[in-house]
Amino acid sequence: SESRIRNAALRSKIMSADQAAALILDGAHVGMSGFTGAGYPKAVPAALAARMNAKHAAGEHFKIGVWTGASTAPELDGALAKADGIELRMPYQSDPNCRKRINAGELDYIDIHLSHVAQYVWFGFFGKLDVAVVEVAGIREDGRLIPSSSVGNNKTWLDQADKIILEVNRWQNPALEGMHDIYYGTDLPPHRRPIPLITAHDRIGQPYFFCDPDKVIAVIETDAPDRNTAFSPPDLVSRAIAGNILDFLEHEVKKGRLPPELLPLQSGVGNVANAVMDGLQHGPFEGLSSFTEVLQDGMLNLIKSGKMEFASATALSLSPEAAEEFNRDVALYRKKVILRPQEISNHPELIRRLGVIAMNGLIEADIYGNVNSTHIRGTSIMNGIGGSGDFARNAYLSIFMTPSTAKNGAISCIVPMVTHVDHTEHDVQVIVTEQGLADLRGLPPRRRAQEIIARCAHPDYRPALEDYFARALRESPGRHTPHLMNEAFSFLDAWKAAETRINSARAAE
Ligand code: 0RQ
Repeated sequence: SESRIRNAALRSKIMSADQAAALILDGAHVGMSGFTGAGYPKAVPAALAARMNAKHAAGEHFKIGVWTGASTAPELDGALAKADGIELRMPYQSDPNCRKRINAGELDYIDIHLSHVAQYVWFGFFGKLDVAVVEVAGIREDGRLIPSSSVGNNKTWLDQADKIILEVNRWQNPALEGMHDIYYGTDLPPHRRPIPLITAHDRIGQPYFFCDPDKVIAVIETDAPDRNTAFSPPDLVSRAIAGNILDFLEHEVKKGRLPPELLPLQSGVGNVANAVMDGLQHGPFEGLSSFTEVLQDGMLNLIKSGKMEFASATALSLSPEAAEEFNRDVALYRKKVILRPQEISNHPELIRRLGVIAMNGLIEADIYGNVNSTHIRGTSIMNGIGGSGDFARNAYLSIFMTPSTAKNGAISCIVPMVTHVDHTEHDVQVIVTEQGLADLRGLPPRRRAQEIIARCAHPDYRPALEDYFARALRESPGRHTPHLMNEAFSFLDAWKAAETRINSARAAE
């Protein structure tokens, strides 16, 4: 294990996670590694949660700010939220315990575009970063760090924090060394220059993080796997959504609006996104590439089969089987995958230049194409906007996909007016459900509404939406985006009743 920590000065700072956690003080802003269950610290957060519980039991205040790359794992977000030890969380989470506290008003959460986080911290918008807790795959003799399975905001945390705690995880494959591309050319305005990345596979930085050894206050050795969520095989609805997207892409190639190998793909996380990748596996496209945040199983399969030539991301988020396969065939994947800091993987300049095809999930879309990706009924957070906004606004093609209904059909995901807006109508070009695909490019509002209702809404809800739209056409004071303002959210009550019925029927079973 000592071979993973090849720098003598840093080797002398090895200690236990409990000892390291004791160096984090009440009120600290802590930047932690971690992106969609990959590369998060495995030991310090649990030790910290135990310390918080002890302090709270003694009647003392102990809460910290937790800044990350994106979502982490139960051992981090879950443990700290359960201990009621988080004052403020940003920029993205998907943990049930964390979500519960946020929606109870007990934990402040700021939901930020993932590409914005690093620069907001450089600008000083969030105040000082006190401590970085970063997992790495190893430490080189010269003190530079070998990143692990995600890069996220680690470069920024290491640069900006006063103190650094490193977790060196020997579960991470040593062959990760060389896969990363850490770009150090970002400056503050007004001194910014173009980022010299022209294709998804360009290398513009170095494989390692710089790290000031004097700032390192602790080094912890761990040996624990990433969280690794398993995927269910695509269901019928996901397959239908994927099929509609593939037909559309083929049509765009025929029309000459996309090259035969398409353009670099971005795909969100989740089972629908994975089903699209699975569809591409059996589809006609060759020579694919991706410029995305997260590399999931589906994308790995595309690389293995030779359909995808190259993938750029900021994190590997693989099921246990795929992680095993990745570790086995790492020699192949090393040549085909680059992991970058999230301010680069999600950079608007690069997404626009490369002409990315963005595909993201949604909670509800309205008849004019505004999209809610984050809130249930306007007031409760689900996860967060993540990178969806970085990609949607700047993409060559911005696609949003969803089943047409949620909660066993009790809720329509197509609504008169979204209860929260993450992506405005201006950033949404295509909406897809298992029912069909609405191509909104070049359409004015009333035509968009007709397309979305006719092609995307579930037949159970289509008549009500048609009726709403028809009456809005007649009665709305303004005819540009016709609405019945007093009625736009009235669907919610009916759906709430239906959902309550379904839930109590289930509980009775
Ligand atoms: O909840 O599991 O409790 O039943 O929302 O919905 O259908 O499983 O879909 O996993 O693709 O998630 C938008 C949340 C979709 C996701 C969202 C309920 C539904 C279920 C999940 P249950 P599905 P997905 C790159 C891009 C923002 C971040 C992003 C997301 C749960 O895609 O977080 O795009 N996006 N990042 O039942 C009530 C509705 C609902 C609803 C769905 N209308 N009303 N509940 N649900 N629609 C990745 C990163 O940035 C890291």
